[in-house]
Amino acid sequence: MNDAPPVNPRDPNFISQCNAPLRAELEADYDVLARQLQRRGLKIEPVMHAVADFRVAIPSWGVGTGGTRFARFPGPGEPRNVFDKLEDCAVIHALSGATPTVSLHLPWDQAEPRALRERARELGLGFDAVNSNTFQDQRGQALSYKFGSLTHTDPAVREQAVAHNIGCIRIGEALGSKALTLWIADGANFPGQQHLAHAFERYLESAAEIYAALPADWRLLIEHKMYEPAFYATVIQDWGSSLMAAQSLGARALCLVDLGHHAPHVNIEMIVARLIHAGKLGGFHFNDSKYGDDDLDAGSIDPYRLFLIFNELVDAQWRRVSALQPAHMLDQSHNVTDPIESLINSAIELQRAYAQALLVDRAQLADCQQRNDVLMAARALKRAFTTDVTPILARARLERSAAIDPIAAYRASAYRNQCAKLRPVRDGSRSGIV
Ligand code: LRH
Ligand code: MN
Repeated sequence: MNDAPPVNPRDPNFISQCNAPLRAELEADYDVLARQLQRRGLKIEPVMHAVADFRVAIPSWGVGTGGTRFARFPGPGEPRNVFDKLEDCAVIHALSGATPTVSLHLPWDQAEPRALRERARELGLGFDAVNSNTFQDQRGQALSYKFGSLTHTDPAVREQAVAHNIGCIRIGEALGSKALTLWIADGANFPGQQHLAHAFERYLESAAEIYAALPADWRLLIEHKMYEPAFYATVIQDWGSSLMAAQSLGARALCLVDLGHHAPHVNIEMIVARLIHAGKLGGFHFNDSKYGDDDLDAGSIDPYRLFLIFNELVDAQWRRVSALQPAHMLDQSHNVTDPIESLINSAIELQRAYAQALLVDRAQLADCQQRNDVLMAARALKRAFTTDVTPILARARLERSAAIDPIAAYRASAYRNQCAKLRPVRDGSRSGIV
C-alpha cells in the first residue's frame, strides 16, 4: 500500500493528470492499429465508438471480498453496507468508463430506496436488474427454504418466496430498475428426494405469480444453473428448462446465461445462438471458470470462449436480429484480488472480446462457411481474436473521460488505503461467498 496523499479517484482532474503522460503513446499505438485494420478493409473509429458505448453492470455483491465454503479472507477497507458498495462501484465506473449501473441483491442490499436512488444519482450510477434471494433463510423468516422456495411442496413456503420476489420488484421499481433476475437453488441431493416433473410444475405456477406482478416495462430474467447447492438435480438446471419456463410464462420472461453454470466443455456460444434464435436471450452473468461455478474474473481462464460468445452477439446484430437487448452483468467472487481491480479488469476484458468480435470479416466468414472452406473460416475468427485491440479499449476510455490505465490510476489514488482508514475491519475469516 503506497502512502501517497489520498485523492478522489473519481475526480476528473486526477484522471486527466494520470492520462496526460500516456496520451502520446496511445495515439501512436492507435494510429498503427488503424493502419493495420485499414489494410484489412476495416475502419477503427466505428469499433472504438461501439466499445465506448458498451455497458456492463457491476454486481453489488462483487465489491466485497468473496469466499468459499472453506473460508473468506476479508481485505482492507471492505464495504460495510450498500452505500460503501455504491462508492466503490462509482470508482470502477469513473476509471473504466463502462459500468454506470449496479445490480443489487436483496435483502443483502436492503436500504431506504429513495436514499439509495439519491446517493446513486449523486455518484452518477443507476440500477440494472435486482436479484431476489430465496436460497438463504433470513433472520426472523417464518418458513425455511431448506427444501426449496418457489418449488417447495408446502404452498405456504412457495407463497412466502413469491411475496419476497414481488417485494424485490417493488423496491426495484422505486430504484428505477427494469428487471428481476430470478435464480433459485431449489433441487435435490438424492434420486427420489424430489418429483422432477411436479417440482417444475410448481416452479411454473409460482413464477407465473411473479410474472403477473411485473410492471409493463419490466423483464424477468430466468437464471439456470447445473448444480450447487443441490448436488443431484436442480429445478432450473439448464438452458432447456429455462427456455421452457420463459416460453410458458410470457414475452417478457427471458433466459439469463451465467457462464459458470454449465458443465466443463459445454458449448455456451451455441446456447447463446439458440436463445437468440428463440428470441429469449435476456442477459448474461459474465465470469470465468475452469471446473465449477468458480466465479473467476471474466476472460481470465478462457478468453477465446468469451470472444466466441460476443461473436454470436455481433453476428446477430449483423444479421439484424430484432429486439436483441441482452443485459450485460458481471457476477464474480473475488477471493484473492482487490475486487475493484478485478471488476475494472473484467469490464475491460468484455470490451476486448466485443471489439475483437467487431473485427471479424463477416462477409468473408460467411463465404468460407458457404464453400465449406473450414480452415479459412476458422482463421477468419482467429485473426480477429488475435488482434491486439488494447489501443481501441484505451481510446474508448479516453472518449469517456475515463483512465487510459485504470489500474495504475486506481493504485495511484490509494483509494483502498483510504477505505482501510475509514472502514474498520469486520470480524475475521468466516466462510461464505459474501
Ligand atoms: C448463483 C448466482 C446468482 C446469484 C448468486 C450470487 O450461483 O450466480 O446469480 O444470485 O450467484
Ligand atoms: Mn449468476
